[in-house]
Amino acid sequence: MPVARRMPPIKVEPLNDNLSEKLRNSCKPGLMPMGGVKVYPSECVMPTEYVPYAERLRHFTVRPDDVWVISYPKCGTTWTQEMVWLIGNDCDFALAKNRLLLQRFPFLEAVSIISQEPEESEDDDNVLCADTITFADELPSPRYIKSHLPTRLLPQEIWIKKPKIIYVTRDPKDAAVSYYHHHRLWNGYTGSYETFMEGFLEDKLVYSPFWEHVIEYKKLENEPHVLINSYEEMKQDLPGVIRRTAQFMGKDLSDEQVSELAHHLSFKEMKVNSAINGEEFIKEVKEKHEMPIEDPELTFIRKGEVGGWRKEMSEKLVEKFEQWTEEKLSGTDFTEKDIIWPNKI
Ligand code: PPS
Repeated sequence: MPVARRMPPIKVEPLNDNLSEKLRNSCKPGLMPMGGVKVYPSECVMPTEYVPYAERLRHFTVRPDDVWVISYPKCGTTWTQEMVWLIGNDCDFALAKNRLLLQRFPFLEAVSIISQEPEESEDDDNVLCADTITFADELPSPRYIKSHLPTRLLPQEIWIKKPKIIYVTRDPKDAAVSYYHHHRLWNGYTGSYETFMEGFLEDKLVYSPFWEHVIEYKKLENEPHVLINSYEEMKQDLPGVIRRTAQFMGKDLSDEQVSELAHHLSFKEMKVNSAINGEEFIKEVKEKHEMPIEDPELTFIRKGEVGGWRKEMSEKLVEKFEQWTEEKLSGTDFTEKDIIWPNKI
């Protein structure tokens, strides 16, 4: 990865194509914005709201003892964050349940992807509405930080200070379905499912392109400070992923701790864990924006399945995803199977 002085300055180009416009017009104002610009280097799509924060993010001060969890959205970030935080904090389940994950493990660039100005608030629960960059900057060490930024838009010091990075990825078909429901909630997306999927495949959604995001991190897999996990492996063998992650973090967990942690991280437990599931915030959003309160898909910890796309995608759409994956991965050193099912456990 290039060091700071070699990084070219950030440039942005407006996304003026019809599909991006259609996606933007299908969302409710006052919620999360859709893609508005393509950012270079990286070609990552971000909302226009990101632009004033881009350089601040790149110059964020990194500490060697930070622990970062990074992903393309909907790939198991929250699941990984809770696992990593508990491994790093000697399985302090009581503290984990008493303090919002957002506070323990802030989402660095959140302030740059929401439409409202950050609020000055004494209310520590309100991290999502605060200036999350300042919030993360002021946290005592060791910090736990979440980001969805691609390698080239991360704070440049990350490649010099080399804190631990745990990247998590997922079958893009499941990530896309999850991202669709996420948009219905957080962006108030009322457009069609087909248009959304076209947006995913045409790299028009915030943090896209998907495969380039994954490949750039995958290339760093041999760096000792980078660990790559997959959602599918976590579903298949959570204790195995916990052990591997603990070893990477230099932590020794007893068999009992591993099994307690696997229980705490189970879908059933996470779904009802109010420190994680965002239930208060979601209730407010639904009420304010007149969304159906009881819609089971409008939740954060939603289905938690591998292969859920089978029920939500037509054969034709699956074919499109397969062809898209083949094109994106051709000429790289990776296959989809290597990435999603690396079989390292
Ligand atoms: S975000 O918004 O990008 O941070 O979302 P992210 O946390 O990456 O992904 C959300 C999806 O992860 C699922 N999830 C889980 N699956 C299995 N077990 C557990 N414990 C778990 N916790 C979260 C969550 O349900 C979302 O996936 P979908 O497919 O929508 O259910």
